[in-house]
This record gives sequence, structure tokens and C-alpha cells, in this order.
Amino acid sequence: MEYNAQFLEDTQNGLSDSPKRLPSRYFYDKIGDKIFQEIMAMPEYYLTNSETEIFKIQAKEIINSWKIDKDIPFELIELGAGDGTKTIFLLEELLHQNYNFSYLPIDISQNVLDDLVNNLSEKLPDLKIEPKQGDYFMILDELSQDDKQKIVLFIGSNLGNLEDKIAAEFLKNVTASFRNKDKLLLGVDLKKDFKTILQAYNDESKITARFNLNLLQRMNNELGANFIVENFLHDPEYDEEEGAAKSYLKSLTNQSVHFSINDKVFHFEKDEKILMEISRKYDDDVLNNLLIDSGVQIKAKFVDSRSYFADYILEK
Ligand code: AVI
Repeated sequence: MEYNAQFLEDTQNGLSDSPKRLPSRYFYDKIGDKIFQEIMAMPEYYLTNSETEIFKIQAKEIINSWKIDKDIPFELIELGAGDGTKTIFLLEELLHQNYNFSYLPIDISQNVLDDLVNNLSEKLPDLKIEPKQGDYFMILDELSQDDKQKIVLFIGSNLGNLEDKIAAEFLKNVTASFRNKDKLLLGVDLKKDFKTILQAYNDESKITARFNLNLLQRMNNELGANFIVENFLHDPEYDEEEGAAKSYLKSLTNQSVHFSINDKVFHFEKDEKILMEISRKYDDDVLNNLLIDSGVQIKAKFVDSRSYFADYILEK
């Protein structure tokens, strides 16, 4: 059986931890990608609608805040290309105002990039698009060799799935090669009432439950594990003091799981929880704390009409 050694190591290390944990970056196999699309379309998951509203209604103001000279070429770089449904509002406005720019979506998945390019070249035939497949930091490093001004997008509150220490490191690395006029547009979910946040991760139709349980199925398929998926319950919490939603899978019974690939067994007590994902919620203070070592600062902030979500503009 061919398998991904890093996937095996990361999942088994997490299951050996106390308390147990699994890395949420492994949610996104083919099925996980599809379930995430369903999540973004569900009524409880306000994050997508809120950020779309910001881009739709405030594209002009966002672009003005970049203070870019229309005659000088610049690069609009997106980390994690996605399907472009939000970014398209910025792209349309930039084209409409005749800015001189190229759009460089970066993603680890060539499939995601191919879909995005097809979609955008149909909708925006005048767009100069240069997809880059690979690791964010390696590509950012390559791109820093030219002296074009850079606007880097990291949206969708993807930062929120990183613990604060790792998020701070990530922001420091992304902005390390920034020159004076370069900017990071960072989209993050804001702290708000308990119920609204918890519902976004505990939807009635149990789509988010499927999203979490799919990782157990993925380990069965790819690592020869024998998780009985029905023996685990999706059990999310919102820790208001910490400002983070946390998704757990709770073991419904005393049980053992065997990985045939390397003959390892993991035991789960009844009610024992596996931490699957954190989804951090932010405010200015939280973000400022993360930025301390990065050398960039908040220059502008755009929020939706309910103040649920924010797109921050950060620069040196
Ligand atoms: C990708 N990320 C920002 C999502 C979030 O809100 O943390 C992933 C997600 N997990 C459950 N629902 C959505």
C-alpha cells in the first residue's frame, strides 16, 4: 500500500499526545474539499457571506487604501487560491479602474489552480493571471526578487486554524520580504456572541460533523486504520475567554483502533476527546499581539454590516 509518510507521522503523533489531537490541515482530501464547499454555502457559516459582502460593497475603498499609482505595475498575490468567488470583486474593480497589475494565485494543488484559471479567464478575459503551484514561502521568496510592488491576500480566516504562536510566525514570514509599499490584506473572523460562533461549527444538517469525521475515514482509506466512524461524535465548543472555537470528536465507547500500515494500536476511553481544529476569533488587540515581531502594522480595517468579519490592511 502506497502511503504518505508525513500523514502517518503527524496523525499518529497527535493520537499519542495527551489530550489527543489531529491536524485539521488533513481535512482537505477530495471529499473534504467538497464538504468544505457545502460548509461555505450553509446558512450558519456566516464567515463566507460576511467577507463576500465586504469585497462586494467596499472594493473601491479597499483598493484606494493601497494607494497605488495606476501607471506602475504591481502584483496581486493570493495565498491559497480557493475558487475566486470573493477575490473576483477586487479583480473586477481593479480592471474597471484600469490598474496595471497581474494576479498571482498560489496554491499547493495544481487542480485548484487549473479550475480557478478556467473560471476567471472566462469571467474576466482581460485579467493577467499567473498561477504559481507550490509552497507559499518558497514562492513568496522567489517573487521578492523582482522590485514590483506587492499586495498579498490571505483571506477566509485561514489564519484562525493556526495556534497564536504559529500564526505570529506565519505573519512574520509572509511579510519578511515586504518593502515600504507592500501590503498584506488579511481576512479574519471577529469575536462575537457565543451562539452565532458555535452554530457556525455545529450546524443542524451535520455537514461540519461529516467534515470532521471524514478525517477518520481518510485514515482508514490511506493508512489502513479501522476507525468505526459511527463510534465518534462531533462535539464543538466555543471558548469565550480564549476566543476560539474548538472542534472535538468524542469517543462514544471504550475502543481501540489499529493501523495496519505499521501495526500500531491507539486506545480511546469512553468520552475521551480528540481535538480536531481550532478556529480563532480576533479583535484589534489579538491581532496587534500577533504582529509584535513582524514589523507590520494595521493601516486600515474593513468590516461587514454586522461587524462579524474584518479585512485588515497591514504594512511596514
Ligand atoms: C478554513 N477555515 C477558516 C474554516 C474555519 O472556519 O475554521 C474551516 C472550518 N471548519 C469547520 N467549518 C469550517
